Amino acid sequence: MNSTAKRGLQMLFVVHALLCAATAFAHARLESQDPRAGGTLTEPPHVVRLHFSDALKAEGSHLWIENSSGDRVAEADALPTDGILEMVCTFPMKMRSGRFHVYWRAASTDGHYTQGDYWFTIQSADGR
Ligand SMILES: [Cu+2]
Repeated sequence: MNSTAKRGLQMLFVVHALLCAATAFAHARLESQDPRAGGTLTEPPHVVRLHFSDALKAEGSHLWIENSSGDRVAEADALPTDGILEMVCTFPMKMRSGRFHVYWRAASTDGHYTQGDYWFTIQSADGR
């Protein structure tokens, strides 16, 4: 490869890095969640609610909840309107105790995807 081509390639890398840095903060980052990450509850939550930094696209935004055996116990899409900051999933009330893993995938309105997961624990007072 001659030096002009090499420099052209280097230039491309720099431009790419700059573009990525400029758009990074526009992705939908998870800002807060309820129940909180790593938290312990004494009774099942009514819903799991994820709040994002940026507007979500309904199509492609999704969350699901697994129990400690890895079985999917609930799931939900983002509300069927673009531009909403939250995803909400009804939690099955019969899940009285255990460790629950929340997985999410968010489509930002700018076309980028982010994803993540966290868990929380339910320890019912009735000991079940
Ligand atoms: Cu983005």
